[in-house]
Formats: sequence, C-alpha cells, structure tokens
Amino acid sequence: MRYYPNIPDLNANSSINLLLKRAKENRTVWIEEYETTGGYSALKKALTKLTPEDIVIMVEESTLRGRGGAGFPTGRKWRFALANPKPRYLICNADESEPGTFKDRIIIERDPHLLIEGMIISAYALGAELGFIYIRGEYPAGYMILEDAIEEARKKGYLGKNILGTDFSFDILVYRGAGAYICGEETALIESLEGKRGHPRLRPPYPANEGLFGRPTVVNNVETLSNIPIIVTYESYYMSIGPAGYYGPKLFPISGKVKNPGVYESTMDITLRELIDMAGGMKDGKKFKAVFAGALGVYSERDLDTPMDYSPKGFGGTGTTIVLAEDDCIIDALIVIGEFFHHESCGKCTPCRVGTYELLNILKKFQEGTATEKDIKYLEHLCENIPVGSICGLGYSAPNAVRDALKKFRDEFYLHIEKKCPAGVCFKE
Ligand code: L3W
Ligand code: SF4
Repeated sequence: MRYYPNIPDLNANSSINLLLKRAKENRTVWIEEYETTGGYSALKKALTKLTPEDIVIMVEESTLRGRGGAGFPTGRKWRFALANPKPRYLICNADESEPGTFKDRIIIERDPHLLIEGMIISAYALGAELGFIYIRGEYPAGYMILEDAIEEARKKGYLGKNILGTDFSFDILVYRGAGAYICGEETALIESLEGKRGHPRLRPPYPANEGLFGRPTVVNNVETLSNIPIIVTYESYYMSIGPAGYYGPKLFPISGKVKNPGVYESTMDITLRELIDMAGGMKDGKKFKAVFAGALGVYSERDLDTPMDYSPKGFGGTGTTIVLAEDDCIIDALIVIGEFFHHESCGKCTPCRVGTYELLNILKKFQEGTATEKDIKYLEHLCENIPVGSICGLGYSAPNAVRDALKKFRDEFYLHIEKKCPAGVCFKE
C-alpha cells in the first residue's frame, strides 16, 4: 500500500459497535479483514436473497434519516428517485466541512469498505449503474484510501460488470472537491461534478427528480450509506436499536473542552449530558458553558438533558458537539463561526453574501467594545432576514448560532457593551 498523508490519531468509542465496529481501531481496515469480520455478507445476501424492492422497504421501515444534517427520511428520498426512469445516479456526499464535524472522515479513513458496501447495496435498490463519492479536497488520505479500497472491491468482483455473477453492474468514481463548503450543498455538489462552478441550484426540482446531468439522482451522506449494510444484516432487529422512530446508530464528533475529544457512536436517545460524559466529561474540571453544534445552533446548560434524535424536541443535525467551558467567550466563538460562514457564502444571494459579512462585522464590534444596544437589534434583524432571502442551507443556517446565543447568552452581549468579558478573553491590554 502507498503512503497516506494526514490520518489523525482520533479517539473513537462506541456503546453499540455498529458503525464503529472496525473503525474504533486507529488504522485502515482493508478488504481481507473487512470480509473476515462479516464484511460484504450484506451485499451477498442482498444480491442472492432480496429484490431491490425488498431493500427499499427495509430502509423505509428502518426509519433511517439522512445523517448530513437535514434528517430527511432516506427511504422516502429513494422512492422519489425510483418514480423516475433510468438512468439514475447515486452520489455519496463526503464533502464533510461543517465546523467541528469529522464523523464521516473516520469511516472513510478506517473502514472504507463499509461505505462502499453500503453504496453497492443502495445502487442495487435504486437501479443505478454509476455512483460517485464527492470527497472534500482537505481529506487527501481519505481520497487515496477510497480509490485503493474501490480497486480492491473491483478485483474481488464486488464492483464492475455482473457483480458476483448476477446481472447487476455498478461502479464508483471518486471526485475531489477543491475546498469550498458550499459544494456540500447537494445541488452545488452536482454542479461541481458536472464541471461547473459550485453554486446551488433553485429547488425544486430536487435531485431525486432532476439531478446529475438532469437525471434522477440520490445524494446521501457517508454515514447514511454506511447504515445500509447494517440494516440489511439486522433486518427487523435494527428497529430495537435506539428510540422508536429514530432507530439505528448515530456518530457524534465531539471537540472542545472535553477530556477525550473524538468520534462516539450511540443510539439517538442519548442526551447531550450523557454524550459529554462519554467523552470523559469536562476537561480540567472546568464548568460547562455551551455547545456549538455546527450550523445547527448553540445549546446552554438548560439543554443538557435533550436527546440527540430527530424528533421535534431533539437536536438532530449532524451530531456535531463543540463544547465550550466557563473560560470560553460566546462572542469569540460566534466570530469563529461567523468568519466561516462569511468566507464560505458563495455570493449568489445578496442577503447571504452581505448579511454574513454584516453579522461578522457587528460581532467584532462587541469584541472590540464599540457595540451599542442598537447592534443587538441589528443582529436580530439580520438573523431574521438572512434566511428569508437565501436559497440554500448555508443561508438558512448561517445566523443560527447568533440567534440562539442572543436568546441563551444575552447577558454576554450586554456585558461586552460595557467592555466586560465574563470569560476574560476580550479586552486584554
Ligand atoms: C425530493 C422533495 N427530495 C427534501 C431532499 C433534498 C435533500 C434532503 C434534505 O441540507 C442541512 C441543514 C444543515 N422531493 C424533497 C426532497 N428533499 N424535500 O431531502 O433537504 P433539506 O432541504 O431539508 O436540507 P438540505 O438543504 O439538503 C441542509 C446541513 O444540511 N448543512 C451542513 C451540512 C454539513 C455536513 C457535513 O459537514 N458533514 O453535512 C448546511 O446547511 O444542518 O440542516 O437531499 O433533496 N420534496
Ligand atoms: Fe450561496 Fe448563500 Fe445563496 Fe446559498 S444562500 S446560494 S451560499 S449566497
């Protein structure tokens, strides 16, 4: 095997050992080991014992929801695509770029065949003959590992023409992004794959109806597709894993002020408090202050007993958990997130392009001690209006963290107007 750059030494732990069964080890599991630990048996079962329709029904019954943030029911998305004629395409969204999100990376780098097997079974169910993995440019090792693992799968007859002697043929191409977060938005990703500038399209039409090259296309996240071999293996038992309606394993990337940052696997009835405990609790005995959940928003101590599922009361999303302690400044953390969204806005919609710039500038006024009460009102105005005039998830979610912080940590904004930073981060001489 060739040399792979930049594979981080990440903690990984699991209370259920499904998605992280092999990836808990800090190394790549190649095809021989994958097979001897049960790998590709779900594909063999699918191709010899199940029809494509059987698999679609299993995925519908599993209640699997998209793990890329939006939580859309996977079976329903597949049905939309199946209602359209062939050729259909399958795309794996591996453009993982949300702040604090590194859960897909661990599957790609350590257990690539789990994703590949999931894609082959999904393609069989969807009647797709070609699939793509769109991987972010900043995952060079993941790109090389996927290419090598795909070659291994081709040699063993799991990919290519007449897979395992059946009349089903399917292959996967890996495509590298070039560092733009917006290309994780499914229609921008499709534009980028088509060789164009990665700008989102207006939806509808959704990709399931009109996607890559105008053909019906299913775009699913890495973690979503990696659930498919587990669903096919466990069938109805999958419905005993986790809370009713939100079955199956979920990965949670945890970073910030916890003792053991890393990727943790659990059922979705786990609460935020339990998740932090799973990561060893707060670092250096510091007091918990907040969680920044990527694009989803900000949680405070009052949210600690909320479950991490996709129910109306749950947190859902990608599972991203960036933990802040008493010595972290909310305004400072908002600026980090604000810089990200301002930088990554593609500029197509004025409210997002200008609004993310304005959000960032006003936040900086609080850090510099030049903000007034009027700026709180202006922040609220922006939080309300940026999503209204935006056409994609980036614009919808860019103000989430500021909006939540204004509700849950409002006192910190007023203290900064008085040039006081409760964490002692701002206004240092
Ligand atoms: C056919 C319909 N398909 C909806 C499909 C749609 C898409 C999925 C979800 O993502 C989230 C946001 C952030 N016919 C359909 C249909 N679909 N109605 O369902 O759609 P939607 O619009 O709810 O969400 P979205 O815009 O695709 C937005 C998160 O993504 N996000 C960041 C993600 C970052 C990562 C990462 O780093 N790993 O995933 C940014 O916006 O949380 O909730 O497939 O086609 N009638
Ligand atoms: Fe681009 Fe923002 Fe509009 Fe999305 S909402 S298309 S990122 S300008």
